[in-house]
Amino acid sequence: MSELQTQGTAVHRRACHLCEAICGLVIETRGAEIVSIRGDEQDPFSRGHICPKALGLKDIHEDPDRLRKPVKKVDGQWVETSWEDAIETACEGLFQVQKTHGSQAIGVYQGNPNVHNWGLMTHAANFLGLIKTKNRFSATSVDQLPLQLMGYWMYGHQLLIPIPDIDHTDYFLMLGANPIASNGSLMTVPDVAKRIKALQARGGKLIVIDPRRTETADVADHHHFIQPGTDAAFLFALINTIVEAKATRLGRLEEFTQGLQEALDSIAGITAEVASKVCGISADQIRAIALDFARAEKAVCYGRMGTCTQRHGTLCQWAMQLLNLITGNLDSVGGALVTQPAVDLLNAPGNKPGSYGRWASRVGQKSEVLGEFPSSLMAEEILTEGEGKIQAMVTVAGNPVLSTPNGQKLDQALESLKFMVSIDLYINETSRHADVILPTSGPLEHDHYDLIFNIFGVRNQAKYSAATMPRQEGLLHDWELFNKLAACYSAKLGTAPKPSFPPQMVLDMGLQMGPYGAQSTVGLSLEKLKAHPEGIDLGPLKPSFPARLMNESKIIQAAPEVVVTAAKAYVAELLQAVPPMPSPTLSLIGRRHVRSNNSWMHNSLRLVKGKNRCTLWIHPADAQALGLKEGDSAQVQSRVGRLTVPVEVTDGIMPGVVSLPHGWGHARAGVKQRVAVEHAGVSANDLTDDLYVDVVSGNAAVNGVSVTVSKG
Ligand SMILES: Nc1nc2c(c(=O)[nH]1)N[C@H]1C(S)=C(S)[C@@H](COP(=O)(O)OP(=O)(O)OC[C@H]3O[C@@H](n4cnc5c(=O)[nH]c(N)nc54)[C@H](O)[C@@H]3O)O[C@H]1N2
Ligand SMILES: Nc1nc2c(c(=O)[nH]1)N[C@H]1C(S)=C(S)[C@@H](COP(=O)(O)OP(=O)(O)OC[C@H]3O[C@@H](n4cnc5c(=O)[nH]c(N)nc54)[C@H](O)[C@@H]3O)O[C@H]1N2
Ligand code: SF4
Ligand SMILES: [Mo]
Repeated sequence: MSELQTQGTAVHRRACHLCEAICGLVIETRGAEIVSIRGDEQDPFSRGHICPKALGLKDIHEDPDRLRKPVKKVDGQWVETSWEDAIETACEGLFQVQKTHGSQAIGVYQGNPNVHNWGLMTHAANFLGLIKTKNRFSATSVDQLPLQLMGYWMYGHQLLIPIPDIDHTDYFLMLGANPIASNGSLMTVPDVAKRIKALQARGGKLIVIDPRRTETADVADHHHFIQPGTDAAFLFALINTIVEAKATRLGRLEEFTQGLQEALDSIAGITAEVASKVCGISADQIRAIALDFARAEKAVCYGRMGTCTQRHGTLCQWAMQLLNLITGNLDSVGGALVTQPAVDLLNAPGNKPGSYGRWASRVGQKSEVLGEFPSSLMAEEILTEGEGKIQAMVTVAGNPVLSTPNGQKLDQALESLKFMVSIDLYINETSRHADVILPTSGPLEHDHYDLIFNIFGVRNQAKYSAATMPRQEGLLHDWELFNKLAACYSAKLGTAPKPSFPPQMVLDMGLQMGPYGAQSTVGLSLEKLKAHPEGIDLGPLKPSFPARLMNESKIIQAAPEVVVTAAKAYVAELLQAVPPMPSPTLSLIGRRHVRSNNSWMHNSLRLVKGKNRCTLWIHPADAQALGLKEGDSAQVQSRVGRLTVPVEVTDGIMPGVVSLPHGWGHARAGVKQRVAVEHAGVSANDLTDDLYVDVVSGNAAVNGVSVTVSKG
């Protein structure tokens, strides 16, 4: 298990799996004790970077509140039970619902850690695939769904997403992302602060567009406030300015791009003046940004959560691709490039390039997207009577009560289910509704290879992490649990479970067959990775289009039909727009903090202690108008809910906008996490609205929600 053993202490190297940055860690242990966790200077990718959450790994490992045995509810009380009984109970409960009401009566939600835990990546489908339900939901549709759709529609695969080449660009235009706090998203970039400094040291510029002056805005060359939900208008104006100035240069992309004129025609008329009226950035500034972008030798436009989880998320992602494309920065060094990961999931057997509209949801007739339905639909599919109603749920490593819009409604919906199974480390706001909870081994107790986030790295790299700590007695790894569930459920269905291979074997095969594998001079294999626990650098991103395009035509599709239709509708709306009146409502957005991780890890005292971070940020002018002072309680109300929260008055937020972090609100009855309950906070998703979604994809628009605020 360890590489170095000295006087009872052992030193282990591993990748942190908690966020997308996959930082290299050096963990020192003595027996069963974790002595220290620090950044690995020898990791060629993260170069010693870590954040405070890495120490939270020790807390998760030792947490007395973490489940270490399966539990089931008996007369409303949790009782520990054997694995055999727990698996049988889970499968029998689901099977009865499937037998009586059909397979659509079972819903599945897969949360964010599914993509951070390779055992779940490789094995969850063995079991979940047996439940032949279309009612699949995941964190994707409260997150990056529009970006994946763009990969699918424009380049032929939902994972073929161009990544900003931060190490070589001269002009980085960043919208709705805060990598200094989030450590990067769909841009796996460990030490991002260092890379931004290097960009500036070589004369480059970082421009941040965000309704909040974020930690990233603080280190940027320029920051512009933008009215939430209006980035598409701003981006259309940038594109139109560049076209009008005849400053486009497609270069070699011209030969294999289709539909560009149609795309440009669909957004015509959105000038800097038109956009300025809605987005709040002056027309002169919009024009200056457009021309600076077009004239920079190497420029890249990138946008994350703020531009995905809003009303026009898909239009934003599309416009950013177009902007990079028309300025010659797509598939270009210093622009946006796709990766060449060591395990090429995009070409793996059985992978799914994408889909849209193959079927519709039962209640609202909403479109299927990438094999799922948007998570905003989950509650109504459970609550609305009729054939095909969801009667049972399986949640895997997720906490949708705190993470998806209108959490209160989902909370009620889950309580009304006939049966529910949760696979989770904790009894949290979601799993408390389950009939049986199946816990799995903690993060340090199993090995790891990042199958997903290496696809989004700012460099190509590979790293295998052996287990750091022995598995705690009686626990199964996620992949083992899924195999057992698959065996049990198959038996009930009267089918044979599919053959399954351990993750290590799948990885070794993937590495050897991959682009740096047996056929290449690098000769990557699991054995080779094991010999380099600090990780192996596989070089910078390189231009690879059209060869790497994954659609049949090998042509970039600049004008996906659904998107062009939506663009035209938005353009018509913008051209008609009367100048905004002073609005009686404020616009609610989210916020991430480096010491917090979505809806969990709040049971780590070292991460949550200190100043309360679950506060409502409000601009001094709005605070004054509402009679609110720093530290006052405010009542915040939206269409779906109301809550009370302390305010922080700061000019770090745009006038007319308020910000509340998500993932808090642990005071709900029955949550078994003592520290988290004590530092409960409130849930932003008790305010976000399940009907407020991205027009094209149905992605949750958790940013830009209309709220009223009053002293309370
Ligand atoms: N308002 C608002 N809402 C948001 C967001 C926002 O910005 N604003 N962000 C959205 C985003 S981007 C995301 S990704 C979602 C995330 O929301 P979710 O999908 O709900 O994911 P998490 O909050 O990370 O919940 C993680 C759960 O998985 C469990 N877990 C952790 N590791 C493991 C493991 O290895 N195995 C198992 N079995 N369980 C594990 C934890 O105990 C925890 O209960 O929230 C979304 N919701
Ligand atoms: N510390 C920490 N790190 C994390 C996470 C965490 O919870 N904590 N979560 C991880 C996950 S799951 C994800 S998906 C990533 C997210 O990574 P990021 O997207 O980099 O992080 P966010 O803080 O959500 O940044 C979104 C920004 O969008 C802004 N914004 C809101 N609405 C709008 C809008 O309409 N337009 C524009 N231009 N901006 C807007 C917000 O003010 C915010 O600064 O972070 C990951 N890393
Ligand atoms: S930045 Fe992310 S990957 Fe790096 S140590 Fe922090 S949580 Fe772990
Ligand atoms: Mo996310």
